Amino acid sequence: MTTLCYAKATCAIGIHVLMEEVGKPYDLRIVDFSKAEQKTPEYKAMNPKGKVPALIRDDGSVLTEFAAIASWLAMTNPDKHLMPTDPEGFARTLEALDFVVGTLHMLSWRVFRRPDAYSANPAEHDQLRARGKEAVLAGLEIVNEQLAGKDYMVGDFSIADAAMYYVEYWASDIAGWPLPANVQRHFDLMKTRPSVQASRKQEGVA
Ligand SMILES: N[C@@H](CCC(=O)N[C@@H](CS)C(=O)NCC(=O)O)C(=O)O
Repeated sequence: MTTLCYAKATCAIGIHVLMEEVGKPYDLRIVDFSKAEQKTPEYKAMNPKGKVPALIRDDGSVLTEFAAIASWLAMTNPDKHLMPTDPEGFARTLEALDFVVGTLHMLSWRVFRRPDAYSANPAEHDQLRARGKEAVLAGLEIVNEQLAGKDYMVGDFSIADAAMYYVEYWASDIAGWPLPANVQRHFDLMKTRPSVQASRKQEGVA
């Protein structure tokens, strides 16, 4: 059975949402970051990057990287319409997704939540956190403009929304930052989806 390698409060929750949208049976393999399980030789033998998400597929092959896993789930489940197939919709979805996984993710996780990845000097961590927060909030303002007059990031629900959800979860539920109005509206809409409710139950925030 397909297995999603998942850790609490990480970007893997976005893939969890997509697994629920797909609706096929799967296993969750919980990777405990507090025990650094992602860095064990056993985990790294499966995923040498030592990260989540990783998807172990039915044939045993492993797929990593949020964008790749999300695109693969969309393409192998066309009836779920998780990604537009017309060139413009396809490109706009990747554009929105990449801003989340390439920019907002790195700013929030590595700068705000993991300042030690940027400086070994603890005296600099508060400044890194403050700068990270500023940069994430500026990024959320960009998404806020993109969401003006729209329910979802690009037309209907897509893989870009599942990505945006995990950043909203970090910013709102974990960091407690106020979200810009359209982003808050998107976050609230996402929380009405059964897939997101399943994810929130798993996270213990249902
Ligand atoms: N580029 C990767 C990033 C994955 C990533 O950074 N995952 C974080 C959790 S949000 C992780 O596993 N961090 C573990 C660590 O750095 O030790 C992707 O898009 O999937």
